[in-house]
Amino acid sequence: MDEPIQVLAGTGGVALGEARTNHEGRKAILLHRDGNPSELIALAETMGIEIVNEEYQKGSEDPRTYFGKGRLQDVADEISTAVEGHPWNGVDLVIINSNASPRQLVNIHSSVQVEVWDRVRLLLSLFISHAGSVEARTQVRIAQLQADRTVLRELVNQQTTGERAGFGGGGRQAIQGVLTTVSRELTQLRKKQAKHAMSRKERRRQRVRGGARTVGLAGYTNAGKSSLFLALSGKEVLVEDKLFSTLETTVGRMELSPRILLADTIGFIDNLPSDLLDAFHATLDESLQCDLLLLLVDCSDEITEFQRKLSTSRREVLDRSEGEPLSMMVVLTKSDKAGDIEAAKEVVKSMGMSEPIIISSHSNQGMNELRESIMYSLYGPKTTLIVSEGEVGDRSAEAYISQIYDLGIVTNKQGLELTLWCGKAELERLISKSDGRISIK
Ligand SMILES: Nc1nc2c(ncn2[C@@H]2O[C@H](COP(=O)(O)OP(=O)(O)OP(=O)(O)O)[C@@H](O)[C@H]2O)c(=O)[nH]1
Ligand SMILES: [Mg+2]
Repeated sequence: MDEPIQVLAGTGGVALGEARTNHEGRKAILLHRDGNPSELIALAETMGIEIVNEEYQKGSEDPRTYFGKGRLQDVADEISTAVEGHPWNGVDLVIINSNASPRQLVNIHSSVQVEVWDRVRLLLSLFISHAGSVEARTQVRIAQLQADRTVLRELVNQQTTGERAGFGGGGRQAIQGVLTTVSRELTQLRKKQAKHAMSRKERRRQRVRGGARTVGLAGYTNAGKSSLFLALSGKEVLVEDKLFSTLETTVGRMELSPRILLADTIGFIDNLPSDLLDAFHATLDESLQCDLLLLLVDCSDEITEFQRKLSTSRREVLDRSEGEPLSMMVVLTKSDKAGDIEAAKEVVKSMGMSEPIIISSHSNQGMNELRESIMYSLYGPKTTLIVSEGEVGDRSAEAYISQIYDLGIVTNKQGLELTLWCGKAELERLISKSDGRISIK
């Protein structure tokens, strides 16, 4: 049983149970072909991993080993022979800038003999180290096991076809045994996740019944969602200059407008296999099934990056909202940082989306406009109501006024005249039950 576990540990750690959660200080070699590796490098840096060298090979990737066999062997030799003082000394990780096939992962690992991560495995490891709550950990573990299962199947496959020898007669059975354990754990975790999803759904139902409106925050990772959530709700959430600081949804009330709920959630990223994001769908749903969605994009990014992140986020939102008509507003964040805001606005326009709102959670720029736009989008124009004094012995005007405060968001009050944001249905109910004491100005 020892041997296969070692192999598996190198390609995901499934059999170890205890996944390593801290990768701070590790040294890695990056293998890349066409395509910009900078996002992958940023992800690795977020985890405190040092990329000591970037190895580039031109041309299309080898379906068996990603890099050509000879070149991969060179990398393997360099890793295994690096002596003290050599920059490669201490490298225990090879990162591939692609979503590799299980076959590639297993073969590369056989060659380099250190842990191998493709983009998916790197994200998984990042998620594992950032997952704080039971729910987030469950989601991440499901995603991890799903990914590990593909590697296990590949190992079985290679042994069946005779491509891989070395585990002896019991080797295949041992891996089959691990596969069974993995499947069993997956079933249990899915049940657990379904429970979490149910309780989220129930909480959402209760909020809707209580007349609350929900505003979801969505956008590429690091767009500034949690910062905006904090600025609007005053509720502390983790804000970090790291990718995927947030992995689960937090709901909070908008300051001064407790009937409006805000939902901060996990961000999007390019080329995330959809089954990986699916593991987070209950979490995402809570934010995406809302009355209004704010799509946040960092406008301090370089314009091509801006465009790429906006298209990815928009596509994810539309794909995941199950065709329901979604009321969506584009919000450009971090306006206090240098960036070409005009060019960013043009990009938004060219994608057929409405005029964005420009904000900075740090300098407060645009925040009032954003609050107003949220209200307008949820409630339509403000209404001014007049409460009349009744006859002696009638219910007091104050009683009606406090009822108005309960139902709407009052922005101005002058004597018996109140201006407020209020849902149409709530307004009609208020007026019809007031015996003619409340009327629209
Ligand atoms: N200059 C500036 N920086 C900002 C602003 N808003 C957020 N940031 C910074 O951007 C980084 C990411 O912010 P978060 O609010 O954590 O972003 P997020 O979208 O929640 O990120 P994830 O949860 O990791 O996907 C942090 O370093 C913030 O301080 C802003 O208005 N101006
Ligand atoms: Mg966040």
